[in-house]
Amino acid sequence: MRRERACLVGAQVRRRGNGWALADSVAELSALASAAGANPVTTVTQTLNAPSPTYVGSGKLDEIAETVRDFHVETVICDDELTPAQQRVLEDRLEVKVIDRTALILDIFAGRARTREGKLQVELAQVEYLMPRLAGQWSHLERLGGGIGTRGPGESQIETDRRLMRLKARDLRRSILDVRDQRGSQRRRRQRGEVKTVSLVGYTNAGKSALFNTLTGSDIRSVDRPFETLDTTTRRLYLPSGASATLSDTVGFINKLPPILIDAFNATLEEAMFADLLVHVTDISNPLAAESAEVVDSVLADLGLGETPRVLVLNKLDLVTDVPPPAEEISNDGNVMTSAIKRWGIDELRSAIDVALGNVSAVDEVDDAAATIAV
Ligand SMILES: Nc1nc2c(ncn2[C@@H]2O[C@H](COP(=O)(O)OP(=O)(O)OP(=O)(O)O)[C@@H](O)[C@H]2O)c(=O)[nH]1
Ligand SMILES: [Mg+2]
Repeated sequence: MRRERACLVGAQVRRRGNGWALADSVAELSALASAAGANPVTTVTQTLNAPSPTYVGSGKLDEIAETVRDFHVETVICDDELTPAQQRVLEDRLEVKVIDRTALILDIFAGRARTREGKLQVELAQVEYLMPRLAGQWSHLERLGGGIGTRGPGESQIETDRRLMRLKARDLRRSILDVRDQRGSQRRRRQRGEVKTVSLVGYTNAGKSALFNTLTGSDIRSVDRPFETLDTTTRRLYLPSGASATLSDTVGFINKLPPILIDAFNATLEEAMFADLLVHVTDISNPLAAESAEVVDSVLADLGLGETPRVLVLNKLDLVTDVPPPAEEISNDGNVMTSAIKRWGIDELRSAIDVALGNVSAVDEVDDAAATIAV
């Protein structure tokens, strides 16, 4: 497949943002662009004093126009969600297709969705994204050559008018509700059996699916690229106390996660929303582990899950050390260090889940603590 030549553009308003350095955010954008099949050939960034109606300042825009010509750029990808007006102005000035981070992420999601629920949710997000951007846009986009940001199930809808899209969105919501009802009744059956539910959550690519496979003996796809998992899988998890729980693996989060996606993926995220315990998986080898964990915390808070009991897992330990640390260092304050690949810390994680679910009584814990002190 020929890869569209893309110019990445990042802008940050001084004293705003969430602690991510502009360069780190754009580096992540580059990985997203590659995952969507683009070829990021060059990058332009700018720190601004105030937001600009053209995303970057006017001088910077001239620089980008020049870069577009010099590098034979076909698509400009901005690191934030653009307003419809910003997008139009940029396309008029640059005379190439301009897409934003949201369109890029939607494009990746469109390529990854496999189940009916996943596909419906991506389509809903695309319709919601396109609706305000519709007026006069399609002929304009077509002139600029289609491709990334214009693909997926939403594509056939673009030429229809907004009224049709609103009807479409309503139908999609209904279909999602149907699928979700089925899932809800499965969940209620499980709850009647009083099986506790545990959900893996975390930044995309942290190793949630790899851990899920190691913990449940499953074989779901775990690949080194963003948003590999979109659909929720649930399996039984056996715990050292003899109790069992269900474990769910689900879609990962990312910095600047489009609200449209959180909205559309409500059904998929429900498994986490009803969980008794969240296992927050972070990639400890990632230099941005702390920033990524903060993003996850804030998305969870937005979902109303700020108070759900949580175990923090620092995964990919094998990438920062050659030998596993002693058992007492593996788990600490309810945090557990793991390597899903080398199976380090897996028993400790099961124990931590057991304790957090209240399967292991406080007395046992005190005994354990006493035993540790005695040693
Ligand atoms: N070295 C090492 N690699 C790991 C570990 N856990 C996961 N990986 C790798 O990291 C990549 C991402 O793992 P996934 O399990 O797909 O991550 P995920 O959190 O499910 O990601 P999404 O589904 O995309 O949100 C894969 O290439 C895994 O093989 C680990 O403990 N050590
Ligand atoms: Mg996954």
